[in-house]
Amino acid sequence: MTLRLTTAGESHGPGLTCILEGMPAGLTLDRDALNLELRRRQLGYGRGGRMKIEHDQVELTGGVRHGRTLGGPIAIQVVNRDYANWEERMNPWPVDEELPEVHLPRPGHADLVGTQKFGLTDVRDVLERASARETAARVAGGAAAKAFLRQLGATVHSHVIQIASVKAQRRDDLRPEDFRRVDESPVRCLDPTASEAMVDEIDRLRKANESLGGVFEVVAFGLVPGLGSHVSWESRLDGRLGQAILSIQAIKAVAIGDGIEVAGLPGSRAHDEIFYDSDRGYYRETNRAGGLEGGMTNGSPLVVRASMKPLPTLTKPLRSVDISTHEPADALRERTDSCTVPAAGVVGEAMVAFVVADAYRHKLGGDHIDDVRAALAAYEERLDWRRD
Ligand code: EPS
Repeated sequence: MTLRLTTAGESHGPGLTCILEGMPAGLTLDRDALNLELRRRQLGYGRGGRMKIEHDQVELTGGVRHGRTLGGPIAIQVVNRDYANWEERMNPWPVDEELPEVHLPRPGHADLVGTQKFGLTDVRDVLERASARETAARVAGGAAAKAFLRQLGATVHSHVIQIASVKAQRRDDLRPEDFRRVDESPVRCLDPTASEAMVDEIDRLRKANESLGGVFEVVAFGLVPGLGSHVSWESRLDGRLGQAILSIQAIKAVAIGDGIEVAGLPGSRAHDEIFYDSDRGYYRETNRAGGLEGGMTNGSPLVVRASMKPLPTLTKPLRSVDISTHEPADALRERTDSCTVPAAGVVGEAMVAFVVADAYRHKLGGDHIDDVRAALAAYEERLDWRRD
């Protein structure tokens, strides 16, 4: 059984759709829990005016009856409230009025190459789909994946560990309960001192017409050992996570655990020694591997870090070229966010939840959630695996 997530929709079009296919029947979906994930994605210091317009909410239009999945594709819709202001420009049907095209591609965005590849003359035909607004649909699907994982005793969290040059204090001892109040920080950072410095940095750079990137970390707890597989490149979980995380708009690098740091360490300090105790079973005292060995979960928390580049829409635009005249011109200047790393962390949670849920579907199969739970219990018993 494979889990598939597809999205459709443009940033200022009528709305976004997520189709999630491959979920078992009998899984309870809670409307408030799904909407909470969408609200979390809208958070974060450094967002622009658009987030004052949108109040993202899910609308289920397939695959669920009376709050329970039926086993068919689940269709989730999120309305774009801003469409009311774009009805002419983004109408799916022809409109009477002649509308001006956008001809000024932004460096770092899909704008130029998208128009070249698809044979388009209006940059808007590219940027509307390339926009990170699309991640609202992914988060809606990821929320359903999280509901599935909760049934299997797993949770997925995130926090921001760097914005521009400001870094949070490193934490290697995180537990699920440490994330309870992370959304109370305006930048979703667990280190209060760094959190304040990050806010100041956003203010300082925003005043200088800059945008800011950063790093977020996703941590998943309670994953059974053996998700993913060493036997083929496609089923290695690190590879699947890398693809999913790098597909998030503006993410340029991904690391599993200390994947970047260990390159510079001697082997004796790069791995996690194995211990056994009759109460705990196998365990490690460190987690440099970020919970993955040989492309499989090893029972330690799964740790994925992602680096985001500064957003390419700048209030003081970079140099570009007008694609209708080929004359030099400043890039498109649009309303934008100055920093979306806190929101990107929530999107990262959704993508990790999706990849891990897919790995559970492969491993355990099952048409009803009770089948999945029974298969997991049997597997855990065979492993003699105990949750911390
Ligand atoms: C985005 C530009 C901004 C963001 C948008 C992504 O939108 P607008 O052009 O309407 O001001 O707010 O993100 C969202 C709408 C969202 O929900 O995350 C872009 O160019 O990628």
